[in-house]
Amino acid sequence: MRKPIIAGNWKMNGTITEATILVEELKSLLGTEELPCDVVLCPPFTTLATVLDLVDETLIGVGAQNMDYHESGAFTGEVSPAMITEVGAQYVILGHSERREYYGETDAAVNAKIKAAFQYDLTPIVCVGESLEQREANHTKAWIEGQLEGAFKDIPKEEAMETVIAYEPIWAIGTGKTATADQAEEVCRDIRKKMAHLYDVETAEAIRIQYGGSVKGSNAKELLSEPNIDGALVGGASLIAADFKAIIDGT
Ligand code: G2H
Repeated sequence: MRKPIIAGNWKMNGTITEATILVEELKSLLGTEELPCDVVLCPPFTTLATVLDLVDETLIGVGAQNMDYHESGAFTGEVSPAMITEVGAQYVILGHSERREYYGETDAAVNAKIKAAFQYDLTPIVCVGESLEQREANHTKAWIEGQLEGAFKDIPKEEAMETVIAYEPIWAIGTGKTATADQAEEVCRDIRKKMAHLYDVETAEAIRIQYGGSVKGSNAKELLSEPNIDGALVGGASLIAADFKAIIDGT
């Protein structure tokens, strides 16, 4: 059985003050009971250390939203895998559609970042997803298969099994338009089939696949009840403690 994983992608939101209020509120809502799923918070780099301190002694995990794949050097504005590991984070989101669209992140870069993540003991959350035009042209399956081929090139089976894949249809991100549970399940099922083809059934069955795109407390349960949806990557709703808790409760 795959353990569900709910990750909050805060994007470029949250000063140290705001992050502290949000995490304290979430902690008090979650209480000290065992969590029903893996819970991960992905704040901006500037609040990683603060959030890690705040969740110390809880079961909440922490991840970065991006990283460079180089070890170190003249890459102004970038953050290395070692820096993220040393601060104490356990996860890193890679290839988010906003990174691909605004910062030109390619499948080859995502591939290099996955390799770097594993070198530094970080679990990658690898995002894939189609645009509205691609969906309307019936290109969703081929497009996502191409993204997976690029991202997982030369990644060994043991690492692929540990990777989390987030299916995020671009047309559903921050738009309030959620994919229906059927639409999301269909693509997540295709992703699993493709991973079985790239590796084998054992690998595909081990990989956790999240859905992302306007997930909120009110739609999480239906999406998460689909057999191939093992969690959610949550943007806007992860900034509201009660909504994020409701999504966690939906697993
Ligand atoms: C998709 C998602 C989080 P939102 O980007 O990765 O954001 O839930 O705001 O659509």
